[in-house]
Amino acid sequence: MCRVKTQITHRFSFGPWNISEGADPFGPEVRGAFPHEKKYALFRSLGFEGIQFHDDDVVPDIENKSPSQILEGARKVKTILANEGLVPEFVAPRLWFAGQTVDGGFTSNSAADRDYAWERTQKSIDIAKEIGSNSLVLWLAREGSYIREAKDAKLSYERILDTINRVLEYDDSIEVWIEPKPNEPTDQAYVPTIGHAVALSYASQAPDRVKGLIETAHAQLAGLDPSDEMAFALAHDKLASVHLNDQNGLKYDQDKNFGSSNLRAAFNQVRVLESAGYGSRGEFIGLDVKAMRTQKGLPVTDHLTSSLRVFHHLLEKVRSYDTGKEAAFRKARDYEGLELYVMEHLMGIS
Ligand code: GLO
Ligand code: MG
Repeated sequence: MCRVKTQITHRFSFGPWNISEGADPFGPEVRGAFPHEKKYALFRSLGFEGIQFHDDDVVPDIENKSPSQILEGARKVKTILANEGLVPEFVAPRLWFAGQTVDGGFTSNSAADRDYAWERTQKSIDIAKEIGSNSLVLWLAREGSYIREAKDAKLSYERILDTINRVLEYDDSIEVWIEPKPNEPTDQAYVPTIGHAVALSYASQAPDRVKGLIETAHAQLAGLDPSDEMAFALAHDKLASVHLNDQNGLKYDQDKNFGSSNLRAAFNQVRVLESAGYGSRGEFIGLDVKAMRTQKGLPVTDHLTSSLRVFHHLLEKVRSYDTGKEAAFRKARDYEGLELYVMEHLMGIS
């Protein structure tokens, strides 16, 4: 029997927010704004086919537009995408910016604010459908609390599940991709890990349409190993996408270049994805990386191409990794030997 595995041709994506002006909580923009509409033309030349969207990346000034203006705006973007040869990976409602989401959207104590969040979610689904994406990402930014007594946590979890079910009912083919993150901007978020997301999936009305998007840095902020988080989702066939990046210890969400702080952990993420055949159904390798504030230029894109390059180098390392040796070390329970082999392989010694 032929056991030669067909190699997956990977597709890559990022979001327009990944080309940014360098503002942080302590200082303003340090680079000029690169016009949003000019970003589309960059993707293919940088090696990316997919584009990740927030609702208002597709339709700017969404708050002041009528439903028909929103759809018209979405149609314009669909034409641009077709002309540039780009695929819209997902649309995410930006539920952390407006005054109505100061205390969260779906879990806000205010019924009016919860209504706002639901309206914005419906708009995002409409936009996704209009531009040709079937995926709604829920990064539950402010669905959490700053102090535990501020919200009823059990009720909040019920409200999140209720929202997921409403999305599934609103459109009978849309998929919900939950992007867990344990903190920031809240002190504690309600869906901190992929385990929480998978539980919500199984509890939902259509588990086949509720999946997860795992970001490296978010798993690390939860004190977890990103490759194990990915493995968990893959074991349940619930890994819809990834946001590869990196994080140097437990601090603010850094969105560093893939592999830049934890090369071995990055290798293991690529190894887990590759051995599960991730990408064979067209799933994207998404990046969510932030340029250093110190970087000059307009537009600044080296953080994207560097991360892509590191991914490709690590893919080579995964493909040349001797799984026979690994099996022998496992059989002998010689993990000291296995670890040295891994380290030397990564350093180009074996
Ligand atoms: C922030 C998140 C954010 C999401 C994006 C898509 O920590 O990683 O960048 O990925 O809003 O939902
Ligand atoms: Mg992300």
